[in-house]
Amino acid sequence: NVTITIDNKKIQVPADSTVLDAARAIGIDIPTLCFLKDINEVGACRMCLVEVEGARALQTSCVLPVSEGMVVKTNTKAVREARKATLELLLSNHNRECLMCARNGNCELQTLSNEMGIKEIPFEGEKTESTLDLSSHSIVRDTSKCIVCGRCVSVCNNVQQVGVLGFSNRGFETTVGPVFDKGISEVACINCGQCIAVCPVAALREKDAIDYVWDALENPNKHVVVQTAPAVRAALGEEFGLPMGTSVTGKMAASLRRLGFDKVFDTDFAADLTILEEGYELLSRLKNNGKLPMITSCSPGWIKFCEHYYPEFLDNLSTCKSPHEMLGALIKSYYAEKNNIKPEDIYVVSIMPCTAKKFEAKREELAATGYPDVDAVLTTRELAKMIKEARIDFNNLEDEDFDDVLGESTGAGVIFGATGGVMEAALRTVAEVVTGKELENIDFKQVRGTEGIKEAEIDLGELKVKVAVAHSTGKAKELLEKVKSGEKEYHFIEVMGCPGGCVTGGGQPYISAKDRYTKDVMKTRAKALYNEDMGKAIRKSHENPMIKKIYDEFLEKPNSHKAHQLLHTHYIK
Ligand code: HC1
Repeated sequence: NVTITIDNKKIQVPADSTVLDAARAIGIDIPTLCFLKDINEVGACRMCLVEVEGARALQTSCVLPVSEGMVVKTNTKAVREARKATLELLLSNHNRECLMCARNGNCELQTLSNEMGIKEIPFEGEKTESTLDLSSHSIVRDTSKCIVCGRCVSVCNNVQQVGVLGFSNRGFETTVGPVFDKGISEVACINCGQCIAVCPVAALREKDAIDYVWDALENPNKHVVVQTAPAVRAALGEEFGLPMGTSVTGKMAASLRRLGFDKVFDTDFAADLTILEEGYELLSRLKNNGKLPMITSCSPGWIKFCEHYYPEFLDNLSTCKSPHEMLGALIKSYYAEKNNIKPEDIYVVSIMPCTAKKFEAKREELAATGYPDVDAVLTTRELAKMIKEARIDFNNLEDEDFDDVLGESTGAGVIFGATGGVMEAALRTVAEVVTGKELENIDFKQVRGTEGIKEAEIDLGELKVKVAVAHSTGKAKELLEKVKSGEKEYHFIEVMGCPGGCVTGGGQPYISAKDRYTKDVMKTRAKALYNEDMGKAIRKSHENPMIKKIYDEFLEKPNSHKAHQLLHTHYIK
């Protein structure tokens, strides 16, 4: 430990702290913009300036290590003026149409301007030429709002190891984006939206589909069916001021009915179905010398990463479509037939924590009935906007259930939304199918938690299954390299494209850098899902009575010809 003094308060802090850490530890909140804990610690924006006794100039506290006897002042006239000048300069080159902005109300730049009492922009002048890139189905890039903080560049390069975002030009002309200012759809972007999640402003945002959904809801000739991903229920409440980790499943179903959807189904049902399809696929690969390790295929960011960067592993991917695509295909076949509705008259909306699902839904191969399996994808944030626009009093809604058959799910389906959840759900089923015995303990804690790569060996009697779980494409890369070199061998791997899995997907409610500093978002949201799992009467996918029903009535058995037609796909090299 070292002893330092901040604003006349003497404190002891760990020797590896920064001045920013030390100040925050005693409740002094130095403002930041480019700083993002563990991701972007570069001291570029100079918002966190402080005075240090004996230093000639003001210092950037987010990268300044503490030292014994240091005396720091965070609130002097010089500090306030320097921070303000920096902010004013940023604002002078910023598109300030805040009232019409997608981030109105949760923009970190807006908040800071308010907190710092900005009253005017004294350096009104030239603006950097800007680009509005609408080429991607998932991500909009609008450089008129970019403040060049570099958070997106760090997350894309270092965490996801995709590396399609970078800095171009110098000084005032600096911009952030793909090389040569190419469109996002023209480079090997995986659409994960982690750049959006860390952007403090609306320079990166999702491609909004709200108006298409309003139009469908208004159209008397459309039967509009909605489904909700596992992770949405663990975060939607944050948009309405509920504490992080509050599960809002019942209110979410109720709000969707108030919005006018004709049927409210649950992607969790299809998660259970995926476990049957994927579980039997794994067993068949194990028995028939099929390609191993088999790798999960529900995360479209990960799929695109594999297609671009590891095509040699495409045959390892499970052929299962992702659950919401499976459900879309079933809605337009099984449900359509049962209810005598033409598939072309059905409009399927998926509420997803994910921006890559928007791209996925547009893939031509995902149209089992000749019509897209899913017509529109809304992020959790977009759903919240619709609920607010409809002026629904979300927090006071009575809980409601999903609609029958395609809304029935087990605890195994719910945990899909957290890293390790798909693996655990699969093990619950595969273990019982292989051994023919009921598991004594269905909590596979070895694959839970937020460690980047998790491994386990599961004893299934004669069969010992080696499994691994990776979350973020950066960690997937690390794992695949080990498999490639022969250093590691597995039978089954779960990969989720986003760090933390879907609970912290690119379409989830924004968490400011300040909140990320103090809260364990992945863990807190995941806990909501594990609690929901614990509270379910049925916690294994193969015991879901509606899954049994759909095989009996329609699909025959897992991996049947019909199941393949509707629920499986192929990948593009
Ligand atoms: Fe996911 Fe999935 S778990 S991919 O993370 O397999 O997005 O939540 O919906 O489809 O079920 C996301 C979440 C989601 C699919 C399921």
